[in-house]
Amino acid sequence: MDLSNKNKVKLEKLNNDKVERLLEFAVKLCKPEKVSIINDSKEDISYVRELALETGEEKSLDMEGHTYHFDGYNDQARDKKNTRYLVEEDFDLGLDINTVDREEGLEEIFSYLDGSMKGKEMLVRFFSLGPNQSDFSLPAMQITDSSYVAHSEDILYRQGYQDFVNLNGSEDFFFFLHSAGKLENGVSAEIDKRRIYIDLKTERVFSVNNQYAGNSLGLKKLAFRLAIRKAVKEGWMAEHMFISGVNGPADRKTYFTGAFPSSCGKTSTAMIPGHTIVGDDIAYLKIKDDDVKAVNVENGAFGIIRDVNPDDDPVIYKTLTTPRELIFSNVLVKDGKPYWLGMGKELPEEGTNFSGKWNKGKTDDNGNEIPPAHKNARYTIKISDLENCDENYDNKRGVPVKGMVFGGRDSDTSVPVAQTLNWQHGVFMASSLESETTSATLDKQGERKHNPMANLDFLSVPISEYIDNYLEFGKKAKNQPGIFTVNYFLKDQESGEYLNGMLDKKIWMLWMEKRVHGEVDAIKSPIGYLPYYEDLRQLFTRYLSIDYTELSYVEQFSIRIENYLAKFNRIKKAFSEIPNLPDEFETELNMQIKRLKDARKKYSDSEISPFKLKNY
Ligand code: SPV
Ligand code: MN
Repeated sequence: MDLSNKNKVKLEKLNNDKVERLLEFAVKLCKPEKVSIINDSKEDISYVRELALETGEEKSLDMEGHTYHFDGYNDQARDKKNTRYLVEEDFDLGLDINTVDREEGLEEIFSYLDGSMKGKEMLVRFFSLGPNQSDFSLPAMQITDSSYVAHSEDILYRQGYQDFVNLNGSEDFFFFLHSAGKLENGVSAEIDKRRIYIDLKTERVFSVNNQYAGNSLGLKKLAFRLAIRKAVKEGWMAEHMFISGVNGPADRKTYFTGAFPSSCGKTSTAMIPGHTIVGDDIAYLKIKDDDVKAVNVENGAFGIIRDVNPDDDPVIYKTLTTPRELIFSNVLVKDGKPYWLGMGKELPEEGTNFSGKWNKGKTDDNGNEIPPAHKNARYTIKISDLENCDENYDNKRGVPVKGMVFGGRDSDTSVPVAQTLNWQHGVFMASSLESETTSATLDKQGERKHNPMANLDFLSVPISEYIDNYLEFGKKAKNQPGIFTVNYFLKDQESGEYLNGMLDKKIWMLWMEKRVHGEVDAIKSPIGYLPYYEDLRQLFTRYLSIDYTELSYVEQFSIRIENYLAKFNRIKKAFSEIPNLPDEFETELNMQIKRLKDARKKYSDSEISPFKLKNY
């Protein structure tokens, strides 16, 4: 390997045989023209930032520090189909999780990676997943030929060269190798050869012929998959969760985590005005001193920009419209300014977007009209750039979690908020989460899909082991967090209008905050504890100056018995072929169905008003 002296010094300082072996292997395979090892120094970090502009993967906007990047027309979201676990023999993960024979998969992806960096620069990076030098955190090495990928990771993660020095040669770290592959007009040209292969055996991930962050950034969803497996083996949790501080009465702050499928309100819940944010996508949770504690694995947010406007997401909007280091991806650009769907102002009728030069009415090869910006267009910012960044966002010891929230996109069944009956019931309800699909993956949109813990896309262990780990984790925690379900997407079945406003989630969070401190009573219903009308009314008046009516309450919180029964029957079917489910899970499923049937009999009604439920 031909390294400059400067690079050699950086490599030698790490004194890590595995790092050297992996680097040598990657260089031999990908054949880059140049190799740059990047450490944590300001000089190296700005080298990467500038390289992204030099190579044209990013371009500058008028506002200081703002850049934009386009992914290819067909590379705008996570590619579930071509993301596969490399497995040996007949290891089956169940629930239609994609796998490929390990030997065949390695051969295929190495053939695509072979020579993929010819004429390009290989960037060698070291990061920490989680706060530096924390016992929650995992070290990760990334090799990529994309300066956009490396720059994004600098914003989204903590640099970890020093953590690697401190490893003292330990070989226990994740490894990611990415190449954007052949480029045309700056974007990956061979999309048909896009592959993301996860080698569970050696904790390595290979990704090729793509740029969209969910496919390309090793540190994001690829590391997350490896972490879930490690967590389950070691008895902690790696979750698709935000972490947020809810400001309750008298300056009390209570931390919650929340899991939602992509594009279902996770980031906006983490950024509710008046609350604080620790993280918006991935959390590691461990039990410390009887408490469940959580850290944000990331240091930034790769958030959906659609519908970020001054009314609905004021904090993010302000951050996106003031000078700072920030990458916009797949927005519309005109005269040095970025535009996106739902930004609260008129969009120009022409500009440049993910399809190239764009004008209103432009159609794609199939005759479909190309929108000004992609629905899954995103922004990449540092958490510390947000006005509502929590003071503990980088706390090595994590923050104590008092409540966990699970939500999906459900137009006709689940109530806006409910507390589950206990940890075991909570784990069951979270495993039963269903959601209508969104533009965050390349699949068809609007289909109802079962998505346990909003984590199905990333599961790397059999679901039975994953659920068992949840149940056991709760048993080990003396101070168990309350588990809540939420649903922001309930619709009036006749008009099709949403039954809740965008900011109502603040009220649900404040109600949960009071619940976990035992300050409000609740109505026991077949699916969990519901808020009393009066408690919600007070919160709506105080925090949103909204006169919350009894009618709204009844529309939103009535238990739709038939829909719930249909849901749990679908869940029963989904789990029917899964071996080795924990007994507790089966018990909860049967009891859940029984409670709903009993209620239907008792009230002789298929839709039960929460007012009637008072004495349930
Ligand atoms: C998600 O889709 O859940 C995201 C964005 O957070 S990414 O996984 O990077 O595609
Ligand atoms: Mn996510």
